[in-house]
Amino acid sequence: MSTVELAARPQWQALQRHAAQIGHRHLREFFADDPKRGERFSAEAAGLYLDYAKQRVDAETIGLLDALAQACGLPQRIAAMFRGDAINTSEDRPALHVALRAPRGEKILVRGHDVVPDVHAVLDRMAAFSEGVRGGERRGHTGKRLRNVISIGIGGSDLGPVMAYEALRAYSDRDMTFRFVSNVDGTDFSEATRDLDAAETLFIICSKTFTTLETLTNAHAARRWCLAALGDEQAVASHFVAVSTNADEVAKFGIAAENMFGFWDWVGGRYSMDSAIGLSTMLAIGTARFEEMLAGFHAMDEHFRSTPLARNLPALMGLLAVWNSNFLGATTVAVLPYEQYLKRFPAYLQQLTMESNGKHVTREGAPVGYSTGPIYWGEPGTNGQHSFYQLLHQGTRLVPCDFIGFAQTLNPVPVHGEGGGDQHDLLLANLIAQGEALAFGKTAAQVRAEGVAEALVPHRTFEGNRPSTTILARRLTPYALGTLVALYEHSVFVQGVIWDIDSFDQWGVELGKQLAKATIAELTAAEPPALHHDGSTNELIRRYRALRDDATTAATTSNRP
Ligand code: G6Q
Repeated sequence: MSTVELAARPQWQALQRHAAQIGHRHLREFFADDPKRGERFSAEAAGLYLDYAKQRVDAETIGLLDALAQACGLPQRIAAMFRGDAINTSEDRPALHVALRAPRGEKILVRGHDVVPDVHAVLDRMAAFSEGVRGGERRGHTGKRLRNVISIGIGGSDLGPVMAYEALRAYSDRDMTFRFVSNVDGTDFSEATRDLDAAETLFIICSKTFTTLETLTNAHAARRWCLAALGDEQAVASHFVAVSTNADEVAKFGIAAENMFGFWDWVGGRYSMDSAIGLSTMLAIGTARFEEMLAGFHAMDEHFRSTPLARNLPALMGLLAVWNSNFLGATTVAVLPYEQYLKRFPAYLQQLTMESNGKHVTREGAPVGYSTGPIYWGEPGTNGQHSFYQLLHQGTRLVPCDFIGFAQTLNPVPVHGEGGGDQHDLLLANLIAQGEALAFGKTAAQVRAEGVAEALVPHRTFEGNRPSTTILARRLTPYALGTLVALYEHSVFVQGVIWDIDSFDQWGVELGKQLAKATIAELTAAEPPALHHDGSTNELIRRYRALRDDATTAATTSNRP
């Protein structure tokens, strides 16, 4: 299907006409028309309640989106993904993250080979290793217990593990320290290691390719740091493990096969937090809880695979994202978890969504004639309320919001004095009130009725009609985290199917990996090299070299000339 065909589809055009009719209708009217709207425009699965009643849609919108999804072959594409077809067309491979959480005994064939036993063989090795470290049987080179875990990786080999560790910190072994090093900026490595005892530190080198510049550079720094303290090459075997698909490069680095945990080319980096890339998560929370997380992922997979689109959470979320971007003109989505433990969730989602759907051509390579992946961003509530929410409420842009909250806190803190209750009630009151305020706003008449001076009325008026979705669950558990991540993974896929793009490649990331390699030689050459870039790039290279080598600035911590 080409671009022209998507825009030419009768279902797409029907949505355009529909948007022209209802696009400017106010949420106040939608709610006034239908007292049962809250129940009608909500769905529930695997412990997640999805309220999309505050989206600017009516029953006809959902019907038309469903029709578009059918016309784009969404049910068939879902089946193809679960079957292990090579749906990542530009790299000619399956995108089979669902196999990572398939229970033992299920059968998923990739090129005729059942991958489920392979997945469980790796999980079993991870479990044996993790329990060995956590239980103190597997120790460091000097016999000390391994209390510190540093996971080195970047992008998909980092953002998921960091997010999961932060999200599940309440379940982690508090006698252990977990840190993550991703940036090639030496500060990242130095700050992560400065107060640690190498004899108690385990490094996990996470890299699918084991050729990524940042990760390999940091891995070598870790090796030197470890050997400088322990003084024996043999220490590498007790202090380094690798997670990769590239056994040859892992061996070249000096990590033996028994200390390598594998995964497969059909696992995309940003879809890998539940593969061996999640070894740090398992070390932190233990095998049983890691399995609970996988069960959560799997529950959402099954829901996605088997539920009609109109009640299917990932399908609804994906189709609403298409509606907001392509028919209401929104260019971003704010992700607002009212849960401190999810503080890295927006950063994780940025990669998942934008690396997947930031594409400009269809699967066949034709330019798209419509906007694709919106910009995802966000911060935990309530903090954001004291900063960027101003723009959400009164700015000129339409920013659909995803609110995420849990009914039970993992850290009850009673509120002192009047009203009582728990701080968690305050947190959730804010979440609920924000969605309401965004939707309904405050009219000039309401502002006047409060006795506000006429000159201030425009400033204090809120037009409302700003759409949001709220995801509510009982409690943040490993299982709930699995359901939430799978919800977004599949919602991204749904969007990609409608836009007819390959959500599983990342050629833009590959470009970055090549560019720096060419420039580094010019920065490190002993003599100033002949430069053949554009005038700006040439000058930046010259300036960098001059400033770096300027002894007067190097000698002072001040940035003054
Ligand atoms: C993810 C991307 C990218 C990748 C990193 C690290 O989907 O492909 O973010 O994860 O570039 O790659 P390696 O795991 O190969 O080091």
